[in-house]
Amino acid sequence: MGEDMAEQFDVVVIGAGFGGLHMLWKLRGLGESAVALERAGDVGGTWYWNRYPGARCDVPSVEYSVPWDRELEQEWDWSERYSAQPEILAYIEEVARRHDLKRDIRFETTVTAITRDEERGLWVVETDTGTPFEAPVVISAAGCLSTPNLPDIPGIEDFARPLHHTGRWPHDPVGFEGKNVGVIGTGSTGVQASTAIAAEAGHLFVFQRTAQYSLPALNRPLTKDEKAEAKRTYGKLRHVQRNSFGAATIEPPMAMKAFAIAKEKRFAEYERRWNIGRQDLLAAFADIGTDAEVNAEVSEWVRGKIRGIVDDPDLAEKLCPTVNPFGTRRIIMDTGYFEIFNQDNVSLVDIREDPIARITQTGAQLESGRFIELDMLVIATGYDAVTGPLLDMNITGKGGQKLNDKWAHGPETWLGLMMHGFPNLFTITGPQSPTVHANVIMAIEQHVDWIADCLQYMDTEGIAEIEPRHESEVEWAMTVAAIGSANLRAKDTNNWYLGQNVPGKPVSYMTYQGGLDRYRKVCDEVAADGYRGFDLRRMDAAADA
Ligand code: NA7
Repeated sequence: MGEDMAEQFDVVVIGAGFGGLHMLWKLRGLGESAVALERAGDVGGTWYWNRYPGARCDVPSVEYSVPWDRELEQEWDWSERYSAQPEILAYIEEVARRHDLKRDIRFETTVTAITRDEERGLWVVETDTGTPFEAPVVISAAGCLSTPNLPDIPGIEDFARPLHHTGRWPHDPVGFEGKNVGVIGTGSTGVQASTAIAAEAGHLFVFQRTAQYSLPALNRPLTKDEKAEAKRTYGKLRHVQRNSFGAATIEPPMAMKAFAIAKEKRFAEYERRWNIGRQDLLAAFADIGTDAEVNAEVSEWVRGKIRGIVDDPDLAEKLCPTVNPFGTRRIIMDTGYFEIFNQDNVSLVDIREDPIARITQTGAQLESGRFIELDMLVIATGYDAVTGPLLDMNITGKGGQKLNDKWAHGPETWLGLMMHGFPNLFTITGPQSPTVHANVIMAIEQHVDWIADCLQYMDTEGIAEIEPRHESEVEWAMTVAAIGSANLRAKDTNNWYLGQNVPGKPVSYMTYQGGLDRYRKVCDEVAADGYRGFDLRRMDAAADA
């Protein structure tokens, strides 16, 4: 690749979802020349790709909005308590339009390699368009849930009828009327898609490997008064978000341990929180996530709710989650999911009991010999989460070290922001940061601000390179593991937070589970301490090195 062909920038940003757009906007304010490279044909990230029917955010719409445009907070009207994908995508479009961000984004441009040129102190970013980009700094905003996980079911490539992964849903309308539709997967995505498809399909077959906990979202249109109140109190909301565990308005746990109060009071609290229509049940008592006996009680209480919704008792039992403790996986928020199993056109296929032996050209052959003919397959099997998008980009750091080799046993970072051996490469909501444990837009804000402050510090101090020390990564790994191991999640067997959902992926604590509020303090202290744990190399020293 001729160097003369390369386009030069101060910063290359990867991705044009909420993270990439915020970073671009911030860099403009700093006077840095920046370009964002985006695989998709337009802005939106997750919300560009996930166009499947029923796609909806599990964070209330008012809270799931950018905190850096105070005018837009006042101008934008969210129509529902929880927004559906088209509305969020329209919102992101509006964010990009009003800040004229698209002029700095190259769409349909997939990054194929990112390589450190140590001699010139630059990252060389190669893409499938042929044009390389060069910049001393690269910031990945590639997202946490953007690399689809395709199931390794024998014969799946033989299916001769329409097959769609929910994370790569077609732009043209997909009709289900009169069709036999199979949905594989019952996570947040499968639950949303199945609920929507059940309203239209001739027959829906939900292929369930593991029953999961799902709470009613109680979604509904927002009233005029609620919208006005939200606009009036945005300042307060942002304060709460920036100073809470998950950047959320979820009610804090009761002050005492669960078993310190009478059973009927505990159950009344579970009932009250179930009826809020958010994930508040998980936070009813602080020890739900750490005490197996308390957790077992709430898990059984939720199973009781499922039994109360599903008419057929045998079917209800199959839908009752028993494999995992409540809340160790992301709690699903649904809009009538368990209710669809009372419809004649919906069947549950329990593939833990009777696994899919193979997919044929026309349907699913189960091990028992039962054959289910399908006109369409919807694959809702999730993502190679958190590390997948970074490992997909063929990143090579100093001394020819591949990120894939460095992370062969799981991610190694300092603060979930940077890696030893990969100077000036920042990750937004990357591994070992709070990422998906907080409202991601607010987690993005904290990272964007920290990175922007760091870049400004480097400019002011004449620093060319920042790189964490190896011992910093060891310290952070211990912190992340100590917090992670206290949660019952550590006992889970197939959890995407731990990398267990992708065959062959190393199992590790991929996320920081200590809360965005606590994490923010740690990151701020490190910066205030002159970027403790990092090597900072001045212009001349970096050139000598
Ligand atoms: P998830 O939560 O990872 O769920 C994936 C689902 O797919 C889950 O039910 C899996 O069952 C199932 N799955 C995965 N592989 C297979 C195979 N090979 N065969 C059958 N079933 C399989 O992904 P989602 O897209 O629903 O949600 C991801 C996040 O996006 C979500 O948490 C929100 O934050 C938004 P398993 O439980 O592994 O047995």
